[in-house]
Amino acid sequence: MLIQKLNENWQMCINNTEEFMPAAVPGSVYQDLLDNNKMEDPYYRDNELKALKIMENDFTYVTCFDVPEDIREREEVLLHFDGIDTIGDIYLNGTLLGHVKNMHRIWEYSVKNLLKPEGNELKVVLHSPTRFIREAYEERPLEGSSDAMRGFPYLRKAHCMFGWDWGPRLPDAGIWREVELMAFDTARLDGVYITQKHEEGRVSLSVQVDVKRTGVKHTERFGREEKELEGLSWRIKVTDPEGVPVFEGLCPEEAVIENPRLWWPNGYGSQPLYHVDVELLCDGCVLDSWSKKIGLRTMTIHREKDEYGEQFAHEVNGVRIFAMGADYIPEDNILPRVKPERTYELLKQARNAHFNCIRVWGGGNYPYDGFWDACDELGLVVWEDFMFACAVYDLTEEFEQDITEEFIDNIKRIRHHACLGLWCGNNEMEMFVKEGQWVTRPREKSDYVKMYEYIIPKVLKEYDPNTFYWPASPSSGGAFDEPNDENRGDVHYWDVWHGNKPITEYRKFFFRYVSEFGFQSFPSLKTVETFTEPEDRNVFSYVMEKHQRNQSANGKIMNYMEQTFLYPNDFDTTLYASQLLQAEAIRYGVEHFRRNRGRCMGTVIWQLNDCWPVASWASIDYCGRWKALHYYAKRFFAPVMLSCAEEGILTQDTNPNAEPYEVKKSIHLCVANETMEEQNLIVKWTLRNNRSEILRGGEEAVTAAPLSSVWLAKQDCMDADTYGDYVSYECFRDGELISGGCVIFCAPKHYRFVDPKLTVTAEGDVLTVKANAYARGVEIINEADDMLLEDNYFDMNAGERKIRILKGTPEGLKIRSVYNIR
Ligand code: BMA
Repeated sequence: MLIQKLNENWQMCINNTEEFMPAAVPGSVYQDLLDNNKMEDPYYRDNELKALKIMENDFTYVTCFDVPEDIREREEVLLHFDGIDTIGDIYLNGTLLGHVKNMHRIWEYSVKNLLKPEGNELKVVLHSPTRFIREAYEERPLEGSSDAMRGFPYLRKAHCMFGWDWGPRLPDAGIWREVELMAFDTARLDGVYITQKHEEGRVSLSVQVDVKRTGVKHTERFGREEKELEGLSWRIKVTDPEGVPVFEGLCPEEAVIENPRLWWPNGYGSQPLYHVDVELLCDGCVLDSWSKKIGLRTMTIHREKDEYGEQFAHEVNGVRIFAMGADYIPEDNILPRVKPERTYELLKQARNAHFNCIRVWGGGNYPYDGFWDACDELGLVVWEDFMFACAVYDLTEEFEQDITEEFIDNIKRIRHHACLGLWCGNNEMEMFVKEGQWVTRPREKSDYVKMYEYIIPKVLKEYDPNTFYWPASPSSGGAFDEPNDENRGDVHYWDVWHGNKPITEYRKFFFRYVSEFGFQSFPSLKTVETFTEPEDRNVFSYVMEKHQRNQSANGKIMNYMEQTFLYPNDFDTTLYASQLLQAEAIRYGVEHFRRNRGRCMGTVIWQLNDCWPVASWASIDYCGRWKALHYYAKRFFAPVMLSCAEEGILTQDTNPNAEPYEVKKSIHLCVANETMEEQNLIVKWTLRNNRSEILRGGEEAVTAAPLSSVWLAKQDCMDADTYGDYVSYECFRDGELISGGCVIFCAPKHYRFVDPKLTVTAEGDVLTVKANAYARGVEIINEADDMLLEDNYFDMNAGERKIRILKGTPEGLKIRSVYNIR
């Protein structure tokens, strides 16, 4: 197989302007206009509105290329697009090759007869996505989330490009993935599928090799229908993670790997990856090859009826893990900006905060290979939605054909990855369609069942029968059977936040696997500065509300603020306090779920990242800054985590003017051990006053079995001053502090904080923080707010703490705590 990349010499114009400009492929209209200074930053203030108008146009991309003889001589030459966004006509040397309108698909055309040695012209005319969905909707309404532009379900294009409750309306267009010529004789590989059999001390790989011969449409299959293919054979070579060959064979029934090194999710072991090279041969010559990394592991979802309902847990190599992670959305609304280094960096931050899983949400796109490689390497189990979210679709024959091809393209590309945890039909549709949301015709309901419970399973049976399939998120298994049942399957829990319930509500539930729950905050000031002018810096300003896509949610943040903190009197303090609010809320939930390991087996936080600078549920903002939540996550997802289920005002009656009643005060400590080793720990706790003076305390040796959570005895704290004392708790292993925190018995706004007189000094890459009194939510940033610390937004007793700087320089250090929220 010969490949000629066609990434060079592209020009682009907005149709009817005749003004061509240099363009990038892979790329997009917005990125090209920005690169040519023809457009303002669409993320700045409300420039989005101007940028959206541009998408009413059509665009032409064109390039010229020569084709060397060795390519033209092959029996077959294909023009191959890995992705076009989205509605396009493709012309080669003036001949229309086809019309496309699905960004999630691969497009290929047989072009041998059209190619010339020199001066070939490839032209792609892209049509306005906004006009398309508007006209389609006018003709026949099809409903979906009102956060996105009307008609979005009509187009197989990342839905959130038309807006979401965290995303701008910037639908963009472009040739967003690679374009190339593929030239070959006789046949090519059409996919390789590996099935692993795990036995004591060995793993056997059985391989199916799919082949397409030149000039033949259908695929022939080694290892399935056919044992042999006339004139063809294949060879496999497996190399271990150190590069040592461990198997080589010609059309083997099985490739056996002795003493296999298993792939584990982050936190349970390492992530060794084996290289598999498959070559397609004809008369001893290599026609085509497939070279990928795989991990040796078994992976499924364990479902078992139990006293509460039915367990739902990832099971890897026979071990049921507690999923700790977040939902992933497209990393940038301008897609060509998403590059492997950036994705790796983002996912590394997830791993560094002890994540072991990621859910790819169904309203974006199927992530590119860079994402999957990173998750393989970092040990992040991926929950992969098919790209359907919050809508109904028109299941015509043409649509069915189109999405089937979309599934096949993506399944074939992704299925070998070690990290692939499960396929999931869609986001939130079983639950909402059941309730009749978005449904205007009865057929839409039956089409729902057909799509997610018949068509997708049928495709998976053929192309990836080894990976677990789940019909929707949330679901209890399908057929509209209580999709959001708290006792079965996965759950999206939004009563805290969308339902305005207080954060203590989390403790009332014991979800089996919560795949979405979240809480918003503002990004940091430096990030806000990238899209505002000084006059915009008020949370209710026009620009701040343009960068808040969940209706009235800046007000919602302030409503939760009222329940928690004193009124923050300036903008920057408001941003900081909002991040603590978010972090506290999610901590409250996750710690509770981890305390109930076994019954609860997963917490996936909505959401990891942002696609532009915005107020949102993300734990890492668009500029890559860790919000308080991400630092909290590093603590509450720690493999061994000590937490405290306290009783205080917030767990009782929060009305300060209620009938006088005795506030129940107690602490109930719990160690969650998510490691595969027994943990021998020392747990200490102290009741202290607001100056951190110790009133009394306790200490206990705790043994925590692998993969378990252990409660310590509940301690009564009725003697504590409700508004002035607190409990500090710490967990030690071999003398080293590995987890800890503080609880108070009232809302922070009513707690009598004394000024901790915080100071921070730097020596090399170590910061020394000093406090004179109890300090809560201690934040340390530098002038540029570009430091990454070992820990931040933490509580501390009076005294000193050393913190390592992981990135950035300690210039212009600033420090504050909840005491400063006033
Ligand atoms: C769920 C998700 C997203 C949404 C988020 C926050 O509904 O599936 O659609 O952005 O919550 O509202």
